Amino acid sequence: MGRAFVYVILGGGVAAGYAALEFVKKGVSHGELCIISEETVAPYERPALSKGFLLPEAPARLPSFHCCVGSNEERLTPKWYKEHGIELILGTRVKSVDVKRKTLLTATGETISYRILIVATGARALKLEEFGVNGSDAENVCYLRDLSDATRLVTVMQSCKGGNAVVIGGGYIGMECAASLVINKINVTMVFPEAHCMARLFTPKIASYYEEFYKSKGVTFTKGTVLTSFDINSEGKVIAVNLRDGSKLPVDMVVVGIGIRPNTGLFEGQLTLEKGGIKVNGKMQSSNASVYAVGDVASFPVKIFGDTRRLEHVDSARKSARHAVAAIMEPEKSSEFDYLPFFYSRVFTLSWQFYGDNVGEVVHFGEFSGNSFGAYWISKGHLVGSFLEGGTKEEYEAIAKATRFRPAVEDLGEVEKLGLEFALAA
Ligand code: FAD
Ligand code: NAD
Ligand code: ISD
Repeated sequence: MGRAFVYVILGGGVAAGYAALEFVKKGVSHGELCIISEETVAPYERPALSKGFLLPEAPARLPSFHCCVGSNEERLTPKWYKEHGIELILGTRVKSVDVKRKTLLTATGETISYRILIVATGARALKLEEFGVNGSDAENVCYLRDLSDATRLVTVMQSCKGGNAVVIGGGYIGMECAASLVINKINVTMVFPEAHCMARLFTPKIASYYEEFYKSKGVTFTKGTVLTSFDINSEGKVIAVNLRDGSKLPVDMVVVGIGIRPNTGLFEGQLTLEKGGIKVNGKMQSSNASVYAVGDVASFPVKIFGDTRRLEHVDSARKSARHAVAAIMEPEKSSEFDYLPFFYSRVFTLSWQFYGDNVGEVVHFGEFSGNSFGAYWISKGHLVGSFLEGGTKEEYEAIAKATRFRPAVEDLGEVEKLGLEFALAA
């Protein structure tokens, strides 16, 4: 017989940390809750890994960025979990789950049973091998998903000062790591297949602003092509990157950020999946009433847009986790999750926020030659999405509020003229 808990959180990332805090706020009793995580440290704010953790001077290190400092709340150190009677089962991979029997089997052979399970397994980084390129295990090829990846990235970066890095991928990891590499005095070339960076979100005009800024910091862009192979020396180090366009880039290190795959494998054939994630209702409850899913692994109803989405961002992980726990602990009080998608990034001295959906027609506003500008997305006559670079706290709050309110828009030219005033007045 193994251990038994009332509540088990499977996964020890951002969502797990915020769920634990919510459990305590809602009065969970000592011994009722455990968190099982493959990682060897208590839940932490993953966004720090591509920003503060990579700084050459005074880098962020644990315990400073344990959850929930990212929301200006209590910092949950291992001592905090102990004091609140929450069992942290770290360095432990769950290798199978039986949702009918309500049991989990760990890689160490222990069976753990639960009454309610919260799945917070997040996602894994896609490997180059999944795109037909070998070499992910080379000494100087880095991915970035967890603390051990970040620690390795720092070591590789420190051995490459003044050298050349190729960053594969023009998404969040690519953009944030490229900036961090430059700050560490490494020459960066970014390689990605799209026509511009952050293709999932940015318009060409927005992307052009960031690309020009990166170029001013010495970054080179090689767009519209992909990596086909590495040249690897006898010591197992990549010395050059070969691209489909025929070019060869000599390198000292490579960083790969080519997307993620949600960790749903334990539940295939047991729970309903949708859009790559575990399908949940407005209480974050899956097709099995005893199993909830939160964070990157959950596909949940986005009420404001009337569809189901799986989001890969920290705000959604934090809020979906809190919502699930509230629904579990106070079912009579709990309403349907009503989430406004929110994404952000910080690179160099730049900082942007986006709320809502990037569909429909786009109106850009502000000074693209200066340091504050933005865009609105208008669909079916209503504002559905807002982007702002270089805003103040009040301005970001205004675009969030306006997007949530979804005001009618009749004249796109008028919105363009009003710019930020449009959101401030909505
Ligand atoms: P995770 O935080 O990934 O946690 C999943 C946990 O589950 C991990 O601890 C993992 O080890 C564990 N696990 C998985 N499978 C098992 C298993 N079988 N057994 C045991 N444990 C298991 N988002 C933003 O909005 N803004 C940002 O600036 C930002 N920066 C980021 C920077 C980096 C480097 C990364 C990687 C992501 C960033 N994100 C950012 C995304 C954000 O961090 C994620 O959306 C968030 O971490 C998702 O939380 P989660 O708890 O669902 O998953
Ligand atoms: P992403 O989806 O943001 O970007 C993936 C990028 O990979 C694409 O933009 C594309 O340029 C590139 N790509 C795809 N296939 C390729 C190929 N064969 N060769 C070369 N490039 C290819 O994913 P990511 O940047 O890897 O980020 C991973 C996860 O981390 C995401 O969930 C992201 O949301 C999260 N994250 C978020 C933030 C933030 O919100 N600020 C920061 C860091 C990471
Ligand atoms: O860079 C970040 C970020 O965006 C977070 O949420 O780090 C975390 C915490 O702020 C860490 O302090």
